[in-house]
Amino acid sequence: MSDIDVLKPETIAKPKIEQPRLYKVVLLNDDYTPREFVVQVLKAVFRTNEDQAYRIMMTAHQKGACVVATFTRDIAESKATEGTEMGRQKGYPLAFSTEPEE
Ligand code: NFA
Repeated sequence: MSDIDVLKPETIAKPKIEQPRLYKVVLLNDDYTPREFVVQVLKAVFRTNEDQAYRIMMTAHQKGACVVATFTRDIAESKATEGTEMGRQKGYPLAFSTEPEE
């Protein structure tokens, strides 16, 4: 192969940047976890402010579920586990699930 060949368009690799798939963390409603505790968990795990946490909690309360935020898979799963575990430690059935976007 001559030196000039490496400069031909078909020999130059296109940089293929794949964006990682994002996963939604979903807050699920239940009949037992106190509203104020849900707000505390949302602030602690997802770093929301009080107002954002209250709106997310009330949306889940009224509609059955609410998307909290999206993350790469590992972060989404660890945050869902952390939030669910905080409820478990208090004896509440609080639950977060994850699902891929799109
Ligand atoms: N439904 C719960 C209550 O009335 C509050 C709640 C909201 C629980 C969102 C879980 C998720 N105490």
